[in-house]
Amino acid sequence: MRRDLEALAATVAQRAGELMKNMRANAIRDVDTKTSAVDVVTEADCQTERLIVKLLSTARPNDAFLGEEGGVSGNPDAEITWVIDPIDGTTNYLYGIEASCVSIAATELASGDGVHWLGERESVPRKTVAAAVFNPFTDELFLATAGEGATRNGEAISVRAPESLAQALVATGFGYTEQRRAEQGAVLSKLLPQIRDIRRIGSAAFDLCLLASGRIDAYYERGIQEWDFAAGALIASEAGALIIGRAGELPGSQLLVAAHPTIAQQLRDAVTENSVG
Ligand code: LIP
Repeated sequence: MRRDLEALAATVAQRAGELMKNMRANAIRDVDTKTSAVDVVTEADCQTERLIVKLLSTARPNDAFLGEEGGVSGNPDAEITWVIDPIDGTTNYLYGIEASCVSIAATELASGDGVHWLGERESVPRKTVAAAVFNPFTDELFLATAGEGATRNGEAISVRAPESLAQALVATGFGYTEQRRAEQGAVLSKLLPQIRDIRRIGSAAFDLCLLASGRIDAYYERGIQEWDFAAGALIASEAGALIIGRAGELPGSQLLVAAHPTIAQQLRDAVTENSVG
């Protein structure tokens, strides 16, 4: 069944990606904001999510859905909940930077193997069992099924092993509120001398897929939502990354660190020892 979920996610992500790409010229003329003046949402975000939910619910009417724009919908007793970010990297989408992705994750309540994570909205851990992240601007489709590896455009992918944290190219992101950004900037200023360099690409889903395909060495971020990371975290994990949170906590909205196992804990410790709260 899980391979079927991946295949469905792939088909829907590609349909949605083509829609958001084709809508861009008009969508960026009428932009709303959410949690702050720089947290933008476009009509393309909303229409793309509606298309994703329509296609998934037509194929699997007994499932549930959690989308960045539409919230919770579908069967409250569903075994599978689809966690959806219709455009991850909305600011990039607004500016025409080609790092915006459709992110679709088939998730279930966490049990047994796999990467268990905790979203901001739930007290019950979940895990992703199948995932698709599609960047229609670079035509890159990243897929994974739990326990069966990860691919980019049909080719198997794996994380690279950096010699050390000091040699690691690390991606991160920042929240939309002034206080959170000040905290994140303080953490980064102490981390930067300890690593090769930082990349702020602007899409957690794409960051995690770049990690999975060996184009960065690590990713961390605090304050991202489950729709930002649910798909990319499985893809990175299936490509060999270790996905962890603060010591003794599950990865998720509090903190998500993804890296080759040789540097993941060291990066997490470097980030948390400089963190506030
Ligand atoms: C984005 C994340 C990114 C984070 C941005 C933003 P959005 O998601 O993918 O990692 O740093 O602040 O939250 O808002 O473009 O869907």
